[in-house]
Amino acid sequence: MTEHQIIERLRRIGWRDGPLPADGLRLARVAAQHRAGYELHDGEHSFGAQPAGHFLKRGLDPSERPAVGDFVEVEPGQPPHIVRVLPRRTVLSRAAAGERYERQLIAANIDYVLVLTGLDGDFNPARIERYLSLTEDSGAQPVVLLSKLDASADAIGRIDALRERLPEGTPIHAINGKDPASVAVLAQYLQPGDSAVLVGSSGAGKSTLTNTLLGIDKMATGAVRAHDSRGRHTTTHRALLPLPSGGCLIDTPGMRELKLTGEENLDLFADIEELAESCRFADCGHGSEPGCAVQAALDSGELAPERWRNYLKLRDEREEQAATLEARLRRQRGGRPVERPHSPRGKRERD
Ligand SMILES: Nc1nc2c(ncn2[C@@H]2O[C@H](COP(=O)(O)OP(=O)(O)OP(=O)(O)O)[C@@H](O)[C@H]2O)c(=O)[nH]1
Ligand SMILES: [Mg+2]
Ligand SMILES: [Zn+2]
Repeated sequence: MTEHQIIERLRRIGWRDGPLPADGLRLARVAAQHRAGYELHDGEHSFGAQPAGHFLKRGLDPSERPAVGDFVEVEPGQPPHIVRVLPRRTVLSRAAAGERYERQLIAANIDYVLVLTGLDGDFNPARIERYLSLTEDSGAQPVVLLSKLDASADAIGRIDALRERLPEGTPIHAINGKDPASVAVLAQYLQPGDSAVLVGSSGAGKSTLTNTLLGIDKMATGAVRAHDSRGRHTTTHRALLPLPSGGCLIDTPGMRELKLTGEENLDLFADIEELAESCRFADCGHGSEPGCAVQAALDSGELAPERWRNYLKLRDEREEQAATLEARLRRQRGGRPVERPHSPRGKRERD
């Protein structure tokens, strides 16, 4: 096979450019990860592979192991072995649930994060903001997708409310995930060389949309509970799929918990942070302080109370996670944990 043919083939799995591996090694992309090993795709076929021994060493940062979406170098054999993970272009991750700070990789080398929410009982703007905050740290562009347009009584009202709430310029598309004509608008994110990951709660319709884009019912889908529109965690593994449009799509299981990593910017709430900067006191608690710009905006209706509450929640979570992350990094460097400087108690007037 000529180099041109190899590159044409690799483009089908989202390869952009870069040096090809040395003779004797193959380039492939991680399509799925199972208990028993990895499933890779080379643009033409999928095949099983095992990680080389150095990936299994104890104490290795889990984020250094191959993950779905990674481009990897493979040594042929029975079975083939992944010997190297190529540097990642972008990474979508979250913090693992639980006490210990750990980053969990959701997908690597993706261009778009498709945040999918149903327009039925699943609809929850605060959750969409949480997803959008997580994508800020990824390097990928977020796109908000609202499914079940065909099955919602108040679709227009919900879409309008969301447009009003999210920063201007955030792409939002309302779709019927079962209808190819309705999802055609997503072609702009799924061109050859593009990679997108679908995220959203169980039952939102990620696998349904994946099947429509694929043109075949490859992924299993499951009905949602009637009383609260929640799914039953039908998809259990992330799966990367080359699409007929030439792009690549990663379907994921619905996530129960979505903790921030501590490295988000919360650009989504830049207007609120700016507002808070104009309070009379530099350390205004935005309660009953005189000259509080936030209270004034809440009173005038310019700032919606739910959006303000969600901002506070995400901000506090980010701070807490950032502190845990910092402490962990310090421990890794072998230094003793240092107390965080506390802010002065008294109110300071701005100068
Ligand atoms: N009417 C309608 N039903 C949809 C749409 N999208 C998904 N559904 C239905 O919603 C249910 C859940 O869809 P799935 O595709 O299994 O949801 P999922 O997001 O993959 O869920 P998990 O795999 O559990 O995370 C199924 O019964 C789908 O038929 C849509 O746009 N319109
Ligand atoms: Mg699914
Ligand atoms: Zn204030």
